[in-house]
Parts: sequence; structure tokens; C-alpha cells
Amino acid sequence: MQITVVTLFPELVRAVMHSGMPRVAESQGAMALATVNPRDFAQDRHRTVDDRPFGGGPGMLLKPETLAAAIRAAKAENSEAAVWLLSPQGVRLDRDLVAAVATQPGLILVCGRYEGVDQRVVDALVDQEVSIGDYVLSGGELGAMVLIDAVVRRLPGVLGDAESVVQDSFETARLDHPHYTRPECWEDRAVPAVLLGGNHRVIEAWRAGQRGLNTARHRPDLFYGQGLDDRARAELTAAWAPEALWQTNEP
Ligand code: 9D3
Repeated sequence: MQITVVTLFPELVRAVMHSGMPRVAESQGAMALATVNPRDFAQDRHRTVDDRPFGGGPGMLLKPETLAAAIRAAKAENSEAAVWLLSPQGVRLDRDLVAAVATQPGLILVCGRYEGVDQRVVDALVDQEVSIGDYVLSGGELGAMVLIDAVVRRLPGVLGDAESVVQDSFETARLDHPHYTRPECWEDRAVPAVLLGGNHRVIEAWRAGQRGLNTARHRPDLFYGQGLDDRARAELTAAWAPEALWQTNEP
């Protein structure tokens, strides 16, 4: 997937994106990241990219000419990509949106700064506005990085087997089960005995039950989304009556 970020702070985007999972994805050829800086399209000797809003009010806006030139340059090198503007008034980013965009050949992410962008550029060149949540950020860059990190994890072949399992539980709308490492007893707190037994079928049933409980408690919207379905019932059974599972001692 080709991702082009239109930003006044390309070094910020590159620093974060060229580490961790996005770097793995780039080295595998699953993702290619480029940046386009509106400042490179400024005409005057001060390389101006912002201007005051018509009608008054606080703050500055990104000028239409330089922002549009940058978006058009991004489209020229990433021709199959939709143009998304990171903006507080966009649709909320969620796992469905991440999953949908992960199947696309390309994506252009436009980062606003200051008070925002000239509306005519949005009308002319932006396909969709996307927000990462109801809080105020200083600009779109952190939103773009959140989106890229989430999308990269969904690209085929980027994650190893171990992490794909975690991805599965997320994909199927469950929170994680609790995790424990050595020592078996730490400050009078014991690791759940089921994890020490080595019966992997039972351990997986216990973990599924814990994921169900965790989800029911912290995200009832996810757990009860389609009512109390068969899967939720099975998880609750595993969580509340584990001894029924422990007695089936097949390895
Ligand atoms: C305090 C300024 N606000 C006046 C009511 C408007 C405003 C303008 C620009 C608020 C935030 C921003 C910059 N934010 C983003 O570009 C942004 C963002 C966000 O603020 N929250 C959640 N997701 C996103 S994605 C891009």
C-alpha cells in the first residue's frame, strides 16, 4: 500500500513511521510511505503557507494554493489513492474503517494545522474527513500516524503468527485476556492455576472466557452488540464454570 502524507512537518511523520511496525512493513514492501510538504509549493520568498480567515476570528488557515498544489502532487505519485483529511469534524476512526482502507492500493492523508484549511480545498480535493476522537489535537499529524499504525498491522504478511492471534481477537471485537509471567507468586498474588497446568485446550477456553468477561465489563457495546449470542454464552460458561472444562483432561 502506497501512503502519502501531506504535512508541514514531514520529519515528525517520518521519525515515528520509520520505526516499529511501519518500518517492518516498509522493509517487506507491504507499505511505502512518502511525504509532500505544502511549503515546497509556496511562491513567495517567505514560503508562506497560511493566511488570516475572511470574516475575522482567531488563528490562521492553510492557504488554498499551496495546500492544493501539495495534494495534487501527492495524487500524481499515488494515483489510485483516496484523499482523506484528518480533521476534528471527520467520521470517527474505528476498526471497520481501518479494515476497509487496509484493502486499498493507496491512501493520501492530508494533515491540517492552525485553525484548519480553506473549505474550498476540502470541497474540491478531499474524499473524506476522518477524526481519531473527541479531543482537540494541534494538527492532523498525530491522527495520520495513528491511522497508519493501525492500517499497517492489517496489511497481509506484516505481522508474525504470534501477533496475528492478537489481531484476530481484535478483529472479532473482543478485548484481550489477562497475561502473567514469572514468578508464580508475586507479593502474595498467585498466577491463575489453570495457566500452570499445561493443558492448552483448557487454557484457551479459560482465556476466551476472560476475553468475554473483560469485554462485557469494559465494552458492553461490543459484547452485547448482537444480543447475547452463542459465542458470548460460550465465553460466559468458560468464565463462570471453568471446572467443567478442567475435568475434561484431554491434552
Ligand atoms: C481549538 C480549535 N478549534 C476551534 C473550535 C477547532 C480546531 C481546529 C483544528 C480543533 C482542532 C484542530 C486540529 N486538529 C486536527 O487537525 C485533528 C484532530 C483533532 O483535533 N481531534 C481528533 N482527531 C483529529 S484528526 C485531525
